[in-house]
Amino acid sequence: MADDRPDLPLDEPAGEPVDAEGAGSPIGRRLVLGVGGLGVLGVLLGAKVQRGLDRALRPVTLRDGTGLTDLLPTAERFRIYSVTDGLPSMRDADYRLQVTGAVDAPATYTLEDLRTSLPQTKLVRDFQCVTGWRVPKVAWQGVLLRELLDRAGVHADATHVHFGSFDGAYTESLYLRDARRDDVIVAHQMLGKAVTLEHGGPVRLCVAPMYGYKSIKWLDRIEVTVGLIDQGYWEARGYDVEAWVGKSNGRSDAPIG
Ligand SMILES: Nc1nc2c(c(=O)[nH]1)N[C@H]1C(S)=C(S)[C@@H](COP(=O)(O)O)O[C@H]1N2
Ligand SMILES: [Mo]
Repeated sequence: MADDRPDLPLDEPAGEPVDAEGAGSPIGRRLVLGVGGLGVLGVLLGAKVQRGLDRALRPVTLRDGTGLTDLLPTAERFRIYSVTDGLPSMRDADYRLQVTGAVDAPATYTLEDLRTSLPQTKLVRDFQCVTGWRVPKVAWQGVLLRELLDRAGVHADATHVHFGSFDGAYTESLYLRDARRDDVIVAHQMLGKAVTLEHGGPVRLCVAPMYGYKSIKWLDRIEVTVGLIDQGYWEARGYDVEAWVGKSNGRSDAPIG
Protein backbone atom coordinates (compact mmCIF):
# COMPACT_ATOMS: atom_id res chain seq x y z
CA MET A 1 0.00 0.00 0.00
CA ALA A 2 2.12 2.86 1.20
CA ASP A 3 5.49 1.56 0.28
CA ASP A 4 5.39 2.74 -3.30
CA ARG A 5 4.10 6.17 -2.26
CA PRO A 6 6.39 7.24 0.53
CA ASP A 7 5.40 10.87 0.20
CA LEU A 8 1.82 10.32 1.21
CA PRO A 9 1.10 10.08 4.91
CA LEU A 10 -1.25 7.36 6.00
CA ASP A 11 -2.86 6.75 9.34
CA GLU A 12 -2.36 9.09 12.23
CA PRO A 13 0.17 7.42 14.44
CA ALA A 14 -1.35 8.97 17.51
CA GLY A 15 -3.99 6.28 17.63
CA GLU A 16 -2.56 4.86 20.79
CA PRO A 17 -0.48 6.77 23.28
CA VAL A 18 2.77 4.86 22.92
CA ASP A 19 3.50 4.81 26.61
CA ALA A 20 0.22 3.16 27.46
CA GLU A 21 1.52 -0.21 26.38
CA GLY A 22 4.56 -2.18 27.50
CA ALA A 23 4.75 -0.61 30.92
CA GLY A 24 8.30 -0.59 32.21
CA SER A 25 9.89 -0.72 28.81
CA PRO A 26 8.04 1.51 26.38
CA ILE A 27 11.13 2.17 24.31
CA GLY A 28 11.94 -1.48 23.84
CA ARG A 29 8.34 -2.10 22.94
CA ARG A 30 8.42 0.66 20.39
CA LEU A 31 11.57 -0.72 18.88
CA VAL A 32 9.90 -4.07 18.44
CA LEU A 33 6.95 -2.41 16.79
CA GLY A 34 9.28 -0.49 14.52
CA VAL A 35 11.12 -3.56 13.37
CA GLY A 36 7.91 -5.49 13.01
CA GLY A 37 6.67 -2.82 10.66
CA LEU A 38 3.03 -2.81 11.67
CA GLY A 39 2.21 -0.51 8.85
CA VAL A 40 2.31 2.45 11.15
CA LEU A 41 3.77 4.62 8.46
CA GLY A 42 2.02 7.91 8.92
CA VAL A 43 5.00 10.03 9.72
CA LEU A 44 6.73 12.44 7.43
CA LEU A 45 9.28 15.03 8.31
CA GLY A 46 8.17 18.62 8.11
CA ALA A 47 9.53 20.23 4.97
CA LYS A 48 11.10 22.93 7.06
CA VAL A 49 13.66 20.60 8.51
CA GLN A 50 14.87 18.70 5.49
CA ARG A 51 18.45 19.43 6.34
CA GLY A 52 21.61 17.72 7.51
CA LEU A 53 20.97 14.99 9.97
CA ASP A 54 17.26 15.14 9.40
CA ARG A 55 17.72 14.35 5.78
CA ALA A 56 19.92 11.42 6.68
CA LEU A 57 17.25 10.12 9.03
CA ARG A 58 14.36 10.58 6.68
CA PRO A 59 14.16 6.98 5.43
CA VAL A 60 14.18 5.76 9.01
CA THR A 61 11.53 8.20 10.10
CA LEU A 62 9.28 7.41 7.19
CA ARG A 63 9.14 3.86 8.37
CA ASP A 64 8.97 4.69 12.04
CA GLY A 65 5.57 5.67 13.31
CA THR A 66 6.61 4.40 16.68
CA GLY A 67 8.44 7.34 18.18
CA LEU A 68 11.79 5.60 18.10
CA THR A 69 13.44 8.44 16.23
CA ASP A 70 12.30 10.77 18.99
CA LEU A 71 15.34 9.47 20.82
CA LEU A 72 17.60 11.06 18.26
CA PRO A 73 18.61 14.72 18.50
CA THR A 74 16.29 15.86 15.72
CA ALA A 75 13.04 15.46 17.57
CA GLU A 76 12.07 19.13 17.47
CA ARG A 77 10.27 18.95 14.19
CA PHE A 78 6.77 18.47 12.89
CA ARG A 79 5.41 15.15 11.75
CA ILE A 80 2.85 15.48 9.03
CA TYR A 81 -0.40 13.76 9.87
CA SER A 82 -3.47 12.93 7.88
CA VAL A 83 -6.19 10.47 8.77
CA THR A 84 -7.07 10.10 5.10
CA ASP A 85 -5.10 8.30 2.46
CA GLY A 86 -3.18 11.32 1.28
CA LEU A 87 -3.36 15.09 1.49
CA PRO A 88 -6.32 17.10 0.22
CA SER A 89 -5.53 20.17 -1.82
CA MET A 90 -7.36 23.38 -2.56
CA ARG A 91 -6.50 26.32 -4.79
CA ASP A 92 -6.28 29.55 -2.85
CA ALA A 93 -8.91 31.13 -5.10
CA ASP A 94 -11.37 28.30 -4.45
CA TYR A 95 -10.99 28.33 -0.69
CA ARG A 96 -14.04 29.24 1.42
CA LEU A 97 -14.54 29.17 5.18
CA GLN A 98 -18.12 28.88 6.38
CA VAL A 99 -19.36 30.06 9.75
CA THR A 100 -22.80 28.64 10.48
CA GLY A 101 -25.09 27.25 13.15
CA ALA A 102 -26.45 29.05 16.19
CA VAL A 103 -25.50 32.52 14.96
CA ASP A 104 -27.42 35.59 13.79
CA ALA A 105 -25.37 36.11 10.64
CA PRO A 106 -23.84 33.06 8.97
CA ALA A 107 -20.86 34.05 6.86
CA THR A 108 -18.52 32.78 4.20
CA TYR A 109 -14.96 34.05 4.02
CA THR A 110 -12.41 33.84 1.22
CA LEU A 111 -8.71 33.43 1.84
CA GLU A 112 -8.28 37.07 0.89
CA ASP A 113 -10.79 38.07 3.57
CA LEU A 114 -8.82 36.13 6.16
CA ARG A 115 -5.48 37.46 4.99
CA THR A 116 -6.29 41.12 4.54
CA SER A 117 -9.81 42.33 5.42
CA LEU A 118 -9.95 40.93 8.94
CA PRO A 119 -7.81 42.01 11.91
CA GLN A 120 -4.63 39.98 12.18
CA THR A 121 -3.24 38.25 15.26
CA LYS A 122 0.24 36.82 15.66
CA LEU A 123 1.25 34.15 18.11
CA VAL A 124 4.47 32.30 18.95
CA ARG A 125 3.96 29.10 20.92
CA ASP A 126 5.38 25.62 21.33
CA PHE A 127 3.37 23.01 19.46
CA GLN A 128 2.96 19.60 21.03
CA CYS A 129 1.40 16.37 19.81
CA VAL A 130 -0.17 14.09 22.37
CA THR A 131 2.26 11.36 21.28
CA GLY A 132 5.06 13.42 22.80
CA TRP A 133 6.86 15.39 20.11
CA ARG A 134 7.09 19.11 20.51
CA VAL A 135 8.26 21.94 18.31
CA PRO A 136 9.39 25.04 20.18
CA LYS A 137 8.30 28.57 19.35
CA VAL A 138 6.19 28.11 16.27
CA ALA A 139 5.03 31.39 14.70
CA TRP A 140 1.40 31.68 13.63
CA GLN A 141 -0.66 34.40 12.03
CA GLY A 142 -4.34 34.64 11.30
CA VAL A 143 -7.66 35.83 12.64
CA LEU A 144 -8.81 35.23 16.19
CA LEU A 145 -11.56 32.61 16.18
CA ARG A 146 -13.34 34.94 18.62
CA GLU A 147 -13.39 37.64 15.96
CA LEU A 148 -15.25 35.38 13.54
CA LEU A 149 -17.65 34.29 16.28
CA ASP A 150 -18.37 37.86 17.31
CA ARG A 151 -18.99 38.91 13.71
CA ALA A 152 -21.44 36.05 13.33
CA GLY A 153 -23.30 36.94 16.52
CA VAL A 154 -23.35 33.77 18.59
CA HIS A 155 -26.72 32.93 20.15
CA ALA A 156 -26.89 33.29 23.91
CA ASP A 157 -27.64 29.61 24.49
CA ALA A 158 -24.77 28.30 22.35
CA THR A 159 -22.18 26.18 24.16
CA HIS A 160 -19.83 24.61 21.60
CA VAL A 161 -18.04 25.19 18.32
CA HIS A 162 -17.51 22.43 15.77
CA PHE A 163 -14.93 22.36 13.01
CA GLY A 164 -14.78 20.53 9.71
CA SER A 165 -11.99 19.85 7.25
CA PHE A 166 -12.06 19.62 3.49
CA ASP A 167 -10.18 16.34 3.85
CA GLY A 168 -13.70 14.99 4.37
CA ALA A 169 -12.84 13.05 7.52
CA TYR A 170 -11.34 15.04 10.35
CA THR A 171 -13.48 17.01 12.77
CA GLU A 172 -12.85 18.91 15.98
CA SER A 173 -14.78 20.71 18.69
CA LEU A 174 -14.22 23.28 21.41
CA TYR A 175 -16.23 24.59 24.31
CA LEU A 176 -17.34 28.10 23.39
CA ARG A 177 -15.39 29.58 26.32
CA ASP A 178 -12.18 27.96 25.04
CA ALA A 179 -12.94 29.01 21.47
CA ARG A 180 -12.98 32.64 22.63
CA ARG A 181 -9.44 32.57 24.01
CA ASP A 182 -6.70 34.93 22.84
CA ASP A 183 -4.53 32.03 21.75
CA VAL A 184 -6.97 30.28 19.42
CA ILE A 185 -6.64 31.49 15.85
CA VAL A 186 -7.79 30.63 12.37
CA ALA A 187 -4.32 30.60 10.86
CA HIS A 188 -3.23 31.27 7.31
CA GLN A 189 0.44 31.59 8.24
CA MET A 190 2.61 29.12 10.10
CA LEU A 191 6.39 29.05 10.49
CA GLY A 192 6.62 32.49 8.92
CA LYS A 193 4.88 31.77 5.64
CA ALA A 194 1.57 30.72 4.13
CA VAL A 195 0.44 27.44 5.73
CA THR A 196 1.74 24.74 3.41
CA LEU A 197 -0.47 22.04 1.98
CA GLU A 198 0.92 19.34 4.27
CA HIS A 199 0.48 21.51 7.35
CA GLY A 200 -3.18 22.05 6.51
CA GLY A 201 -3.11 25.01 4.12
CA PRO A 202 -4.44 27.29 3.08
CA VAL A 203 -6.13 27.57 6.49
CA ARG A 204 -5.92 25.55 9.69
CA LEU A 205 -6.88 26.14 13.26
CA CYS A 206 -4.25 26.83 15.92
CA VAL A 207 -5.39 25.98 19.43
CA ALA A 208 -2.11 26.93 21.05
CA PRO A 209 -2.68 25.77 24.65
CA MET A 210 -3.94 22.33 23.67
CA TYR A 211 -2.43 19.20 22.13
CA GLY A 212 -1.92 19.25 18.39
CA TYR A 213 -4.98 17.22 17.49
CA LYS A 214 -7.19 20.19 18.32
CA SER A 215 -5.47 22.22 15.58
CA ILE A 216 -7.54 20.89 12.69
CA LYS A 217 -5.92 21.16 9.27
CA TRP A 218 -7.60 22.10 5.98
CA LEU A 219 -10.28 23.93 7.95
CA ASP A 220 -13.39 24.83 5.96
CA ARG A 221 -16.34 24.82 8.39
CA ILE A 222 -17.05 26.40 11.75
CA GLU A 223 -20.42 25.58 13.27
CA VAL A 224 -21.72 27.00 16.52
CA THR A 225 -24.07 24.66 18.39
CA VAL A 226 -26.17 24.29 21.49
CA GLY A 227 -24.59 21.23 23.07
CA LEU A 228 -21.77 18.98 21.90
CA ILE A 229 -22.79 17.14 18.75
CA ASP A 230 -19.56 15.59 17.48
CA GLN A 231 -16.61 15.61 19.86
CA GLY A 232 -14.06 15.19 17.11
CA TYR A 233 -12.06 12.54 15.32
CA TRP A 234 -9.58 11.64 18.06
CA GLU A 235 -11.99 12.44 20.86
CA ALA A 236 -14.27 9.72 19.50
CA ARG A 237 -11.26 7.44 19.93
CA GLY A 238 -10.69 8.25 23.56
CA TYR A 239 -8.82 11.55 23.64
CA ASP A 240 -9.97 14.49 25.75
CA VAL A 241 -12.11 17.31 24.35
CA GLU A 242 -10.38 19.79 26.65
CA ALA A 243 -6.86 18.87 25.65
CA TRP A 244 -4.71 21.24 27.73
CA VAL A 245 -1.04 20.47 27.27
CA GLY A 246 0.23 18.87 30.46
CA LYS A 247 -3.20 18.63 32.06
CA SER A 248 -5.13 16.15 29.95
CA ASN A 249 -4.93 12.74 28.34
CA GLY A 250 -3.09 11.45 31.40
CA ARG A 251 0.03 13.34 30.43
CA SER A 252 2.22 15.64 32.49
CA ASP A 253 4.13 17.59 29.87
CA ALA A 254 5.62 20.96 30.79
CA PRO A 255 3.30 23.88 30.02
CA ILE A 256 3.84 25.31 26.59
CA GLY A 257 5.96 28.39 26.19
N1 LIG B 1 -7.40 17.41 9.09
C1 LIG B 1 -6.50 16.97 9.99
N2 LIG B 1 -6.07 17.81 10.94
C2 LIG B 1 -5.17 17.39 11.87
C3 LIG B 1 -4.69 16.06 11.87
C4 LIG B 1 -5.15 15.20 10.85
O1 LIG B 1 -4.77 14.01 10.77
N3 LIG B 1 -6.05 15.68 9.92
N4 LIG B 1 -3.81 15.64 12.85
C5 LIG B 1 -3.77 16.42 14.09
C6 LIG B 1 -2.64 16.08 14.94
S1 LIG B 1 -2.76 14.65 15.88
C7 LIG B 1 -1.55 16.89 15.07
S2 LIG B 1 -0.33 16.61 16.21
C8 LIG B 1 -1.38 18.06 14.19
C9 LIG B 1 -0.10 17.91 13.41
O2 LIG B 1 0.11 19.00 12.56
P1 LIG B 1 1.09 18.83 11.34
O3 LIG B 1 0.57 17.69 10.49
O4 LIG B 1 1.09 20.15 10.65
O5 LIG B 1 2.44 18.48 11.91
O6 LIG B 1 -2.46 18.22 13.26
C10 LIG B 1 -3.72 17.91 13.79
N5 LIG B 1 -4.73 18.28 12.81
MO1 LIG C 1 -1.01 14.63 17.31
